[in-house]
Amino acid sequence: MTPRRAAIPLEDQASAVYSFNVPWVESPFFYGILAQKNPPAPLAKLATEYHENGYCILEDLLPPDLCDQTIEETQGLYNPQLPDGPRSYYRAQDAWHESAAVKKVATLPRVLELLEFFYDRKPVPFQTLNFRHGTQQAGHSDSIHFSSLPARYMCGAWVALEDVTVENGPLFYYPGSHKLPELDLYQLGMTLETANYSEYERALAALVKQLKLEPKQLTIKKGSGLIWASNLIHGGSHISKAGATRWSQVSHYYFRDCIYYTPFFSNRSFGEYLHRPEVVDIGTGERVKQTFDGTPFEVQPAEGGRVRFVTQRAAGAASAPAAPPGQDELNALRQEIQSIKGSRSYRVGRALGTPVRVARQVLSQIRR
Ligand SMILES: O=C(O)CCC(=O)C(=O)O
Ligand SMILES: [Fe+2]
Repeated sequence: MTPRRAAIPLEDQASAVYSFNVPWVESPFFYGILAQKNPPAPLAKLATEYHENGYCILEDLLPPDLCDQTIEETQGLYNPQLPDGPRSYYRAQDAWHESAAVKKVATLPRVLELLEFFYDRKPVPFQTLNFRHGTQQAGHSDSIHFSSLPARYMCGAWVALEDVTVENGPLFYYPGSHKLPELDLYQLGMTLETANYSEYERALAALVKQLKLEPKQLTIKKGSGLIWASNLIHGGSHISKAGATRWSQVSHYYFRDCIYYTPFFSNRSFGEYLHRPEVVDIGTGERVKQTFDGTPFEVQPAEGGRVRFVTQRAAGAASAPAAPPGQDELNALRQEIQSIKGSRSYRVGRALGTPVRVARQVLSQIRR
C-alpha cells in the first residue's frame, strides 16, 4: 500500500506568520511580522532589541526639570519607619494619586506610542512605584505579580530621576530571559498552600545559575530609562555606597482587551485565577473594561477567592441548556454533511481553503 500523503505538503500550507496570540514583539514569527509592518529603521531597531533581549533603553525620556519635580512631589510620601511595603522608607507605590509629575511620567506620549507599536493594543498604565533608594530586590519576573489572558500583555517602564552608577544599586537584568516560560508556583514545585515568595526568588536564582544567564547592570543618566517585557528577570543590585539615593520611577502597563490577574495566587493548572477586576487606567482615572480579545466573559467562583473565567455564552448555556436537536433533524444534518464531504469541490476547496483561512485569521489578529 502506498503511504498516505497530504494533497498539499503541510509546510507549504503554513502561512508565513502565526500570532500564537502573544504580542507580536514576543512572537517566534517576529521577523516576518516586522517585515510586513516595515516601520522606520529606528523603530525596527528598538523592536528587534525588545524581541531579542526583552528590553530596550530609551535615552532622554524626561527633561531634568520633570525629574526634579517628581522627586519634589514624592519625597513626603516615604515612610522612614517602615523597612518595606507600599509606602516605606525607599518606596512609594501609586504616588500618581497625589503627584501630577508621577502621572505625567507614567503617561509619556513617547512611551505610550512605542508600547502601542510593540503590542498592537492600547497600553494601560495601571501602577506606579517611586523609589528613593535602590530596591536591592532579588531577580524576579513581573509576570509572577501581573499577567494577562492572552498572556504577556504587560510590561514595565523604568526611568532614572538622577544618575545611576554602580554605587547606588542599579537595576540589573538577564537579557533574553523573557523567552523563558512564564513560571508560577506550581512549575517551581510549590502549591498555593506552601506559597512562599522567598522560595520563588531562590528557585529563580537557581534557574539563572543553571542556565548560566549573564546579568547586565543599568548604569544610566538622569532622565533616561528602559522598557522591559513582563517576563524579563530583573532586580536591584547591592547599594555599595551606604545611604546613597537612587531616585527612580517604574510604571507598570497592561494592554486593552485582556483579562488581568495575579499569577502568584492563581492555580493556572486548574484554571483558577486571582482576578484583578479593578485595574484603573492612570491616564483616564477610569476602571478598564476587560475582555478576552474583545470577547466578554463572566467569572465563576472557585477556591480561595479565585475565579474561573467563562465566556458569557458558556455561562448562559450552563444556566439554561439549549434544547437538543430532534433525531430527524440530526439525521438530515448528517446526510447533508456526508454529501458535501463526498463532493469533489469540497475536497479541492478544503485543500485550497485552509491556507487562505489561516492567513485571514493571522492577518485579522495582526491588524487588531
Ligand atoms: O528598581 C528596581 O530596583 C526594581 C524595580 C522592580 O523590579 C519593579 O518595579 O518591578
Ligand atoms: Fe520588578
